[in-house]
Amino acid sequence: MPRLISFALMLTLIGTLLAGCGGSGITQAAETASYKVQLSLDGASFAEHTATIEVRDKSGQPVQADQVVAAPLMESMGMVSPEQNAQPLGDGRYQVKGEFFSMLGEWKFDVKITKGGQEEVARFKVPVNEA
Ligand SMILES: [Cu+2]
Repeated sequence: MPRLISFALMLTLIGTLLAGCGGSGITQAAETASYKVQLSLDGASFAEHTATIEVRDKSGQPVQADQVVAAPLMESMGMVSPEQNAQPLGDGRYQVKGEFFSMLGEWKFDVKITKGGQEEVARFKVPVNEA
């Protein structure tokens, strides 16, 4: 577990370095009942961003889902952004581009994973600090 944490920290650091002046990238991990999910955003502003989602099972194997959907929302205001399908990149990775955020503040970023008719949702918290 400590190894996993340092790996996540390293990814966050790399993401921040790569993002440079374009706003800082975000990498977060979350778990659902069946999956370990990692979300990497190349920024959290009003601009178009790329979300890369990695889905693994609890033993660390890549998951080939039937559908992976990105659903950003600002829960406190009942605001939702359009849901978007992520495209599979292979090896349990999925990617989607969009203008996910339209307001400053605390957003949630739900990743809905469907496989074999079962949906599980991983929820991430994304602070949007710049327009
Ligand atoms: Cu709002």
